Amino acid sequence: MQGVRVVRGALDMARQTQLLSDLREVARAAPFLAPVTPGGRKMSVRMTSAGRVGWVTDARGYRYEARHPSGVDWPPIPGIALDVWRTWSGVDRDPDCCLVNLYGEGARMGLHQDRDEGDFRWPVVSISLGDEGLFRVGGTTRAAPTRSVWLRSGDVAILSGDARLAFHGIDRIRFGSSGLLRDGGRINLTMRVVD
Ligand code: MD6
Ligand code: FE
Repeated sequence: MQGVRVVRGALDMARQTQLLSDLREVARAAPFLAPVTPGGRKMSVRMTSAGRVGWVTDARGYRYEARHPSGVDWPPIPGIALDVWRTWSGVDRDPDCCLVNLYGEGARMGLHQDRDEGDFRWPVVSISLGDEGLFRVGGTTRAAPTRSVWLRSGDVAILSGDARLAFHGIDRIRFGSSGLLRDGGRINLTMRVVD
């Protein structure tokens, strides 16, 4: 589909390692949460955010919040992630939020649209770190045909234009396929302009 772009190896190993260590600092300030959907389902990924606002989900719904549920501000978006946004987003405004998803063994993410933002003319840019994840992307209806691509550590994926509201998800990861995270697992960062 027009507007789905995958940039292979956008981050070299040195930058992947640095970004991972920056994310450990993010998680120290704003610990990973075990999110629950508004419908009451436990998600298999764990989540935190960096930036002016963070994306959260619980019984009250999907939304952006100015603080982590603990009451602390979300930490700043790591510089390497901002560099990726500035290089690949194609826009001249920085993101408000960097959502951090952590996949352990068996974690997945169901087909969804990213639609809690105010203006879908801004793209969403993602960075993958660690184990490979099978990214499925389709059209703007759930029933539209999909295609799948393995995202590897250092890859960047961009949803923009017609694809900004494309349904997408992670069917599975290849646990242990990368040595970046000592204990295995996958991290995906998604940066968005929120309002
Ligand atoms: C993931 N990615 O790769 C999930 N959303 O773990 C996303 O949900 C995503 O990769 C918007 C744009 C790019 C993405
Ligand atoms: Fe998404």
